[in-house]
Amino acid sequence: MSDSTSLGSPIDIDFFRENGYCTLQNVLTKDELRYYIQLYDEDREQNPHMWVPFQQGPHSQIRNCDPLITSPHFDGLIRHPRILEAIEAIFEGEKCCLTEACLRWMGPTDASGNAVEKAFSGWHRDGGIGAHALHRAHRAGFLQVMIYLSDVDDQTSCFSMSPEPTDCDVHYWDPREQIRQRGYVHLHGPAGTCAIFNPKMLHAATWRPSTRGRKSMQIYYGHQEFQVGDYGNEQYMRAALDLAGPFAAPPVDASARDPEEEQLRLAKIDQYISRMLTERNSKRTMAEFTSIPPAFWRDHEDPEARAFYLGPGLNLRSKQFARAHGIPIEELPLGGPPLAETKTLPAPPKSHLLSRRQD
Ligand SMILES: O=C(O)CCC(=O)C(=O)O
Repeated sequence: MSDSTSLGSPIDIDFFRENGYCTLQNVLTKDELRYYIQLYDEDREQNPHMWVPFQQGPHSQIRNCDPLITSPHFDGLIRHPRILEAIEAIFEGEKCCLTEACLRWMGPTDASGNAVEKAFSGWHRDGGIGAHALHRAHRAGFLQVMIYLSDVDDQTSCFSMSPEPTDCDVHYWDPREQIRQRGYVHLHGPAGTCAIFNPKMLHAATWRPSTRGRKSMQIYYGHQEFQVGDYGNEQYMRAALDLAGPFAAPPVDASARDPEEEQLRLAKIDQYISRMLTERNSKRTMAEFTSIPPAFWRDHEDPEARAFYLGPGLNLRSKQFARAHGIPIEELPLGGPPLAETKTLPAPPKSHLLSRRQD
């Protein structure tokens, strides 16, 4: 592991404040990098059933969001001391937890073999538009770390961001306008390059025709102590939804709009916001992609590791897997979405089984 005392802080917090992202310095040693590239390669080779297509805009990747199941040693990268140091510097000392971890592969071309780069098509903000956690340090309810495990340059697909100061008052919710006003950066760098960013800022996977693919690991972190509002701010969501997305206002003056249609549109915005702020807040976990096995949240010998993986409560996926593997609901820790409330059909009708027996 890197000796963080002699390497200085991995993060330039002023740069982060001004841009909403920054690259992390001196995270992986050469040996660590070699190790995690090998772990990634072996995972992809040995577990093709876990690597599934993931569509983002017009771009597709394949990814394995269960690295803790297929290659549990990725724990070392997820909880790398230099990365946790950076996260908790942005969280101003508050403890973080895992919310999602994915291994991703962007192949050289799309399925048809054609180049598919399009200027704005893949730009998005994770966690819903307006998902700024205004009450948090740097407005970060969540953070994402992007780690390249292969060299990335202008001849490969890459990760791209449109910078935005973490405390800015002016927001361009229309992606095109944000890009026009604040531009964008492509993250290029050798294998081992790490960037940290607030996933509510505008970002994209930029796909380029290339003979080389891109290997990456993307890890999302949240706060161990969840707070209502970590998913976003109502006023921002309302302004954002009015401008862009499926409920955007028609491009005519408010007085010229059909009052009934306008009422319907505003009701849909209300419903969306209520879903984001009520249902998702009661879930507390950001995503349902990554299962966290009991080996981490229950049986890990280090209480800090257990707290990190448990976070404010397990996601539904982890609970469902735990139950399927013999851990009763009452033994599951509190917090997170309620498992007992998931809807299931009753057992199939018995006659089915009887009629086969008579054959
Ligand atoms: O893989 C990439 O470059 C983009 C990732 C992304 O957009 C996301 O994780 O939301």
